[in-house]
Amino acid sequence: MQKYKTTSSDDNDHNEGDDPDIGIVTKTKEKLQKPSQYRVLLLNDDYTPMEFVILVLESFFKKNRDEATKIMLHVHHHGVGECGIYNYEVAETKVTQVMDFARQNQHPLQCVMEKQ
Ligand code: TYC
Repeated sequence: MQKYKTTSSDDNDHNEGDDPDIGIVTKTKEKLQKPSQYRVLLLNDDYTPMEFVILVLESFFKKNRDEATKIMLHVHHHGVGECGIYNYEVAETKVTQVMDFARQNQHPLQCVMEKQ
């Protein structure tokens, strides 16, 4: 086994011989984790106007009118529907923007995020 001079401290430096600077070089494989993805969901209620939900989907989720109408009607009929999938920071920002906008306009619309 070849010995190498090393200065790093994370090489399991079990020294051999007298020279404290000579150790065995070991490679540590670091697995890179993909950032988790989060679904942003709209919940149905009986009071928020359909037109307001369409406006939310156009304004905050970049949907065109047809896509927005389809998602809004899905939520209206099934109780919950997906607006988009984002990393944690973006998903949290969207939820906050929608909840603030709904509250400013005195609608009970609820927007939540869930880890995929
Ligand atoms: N159910 C509402 C109504 O009949 C419309 C609505 C759709 C509300 C989707 C919220 O996320 C929602 N006016």
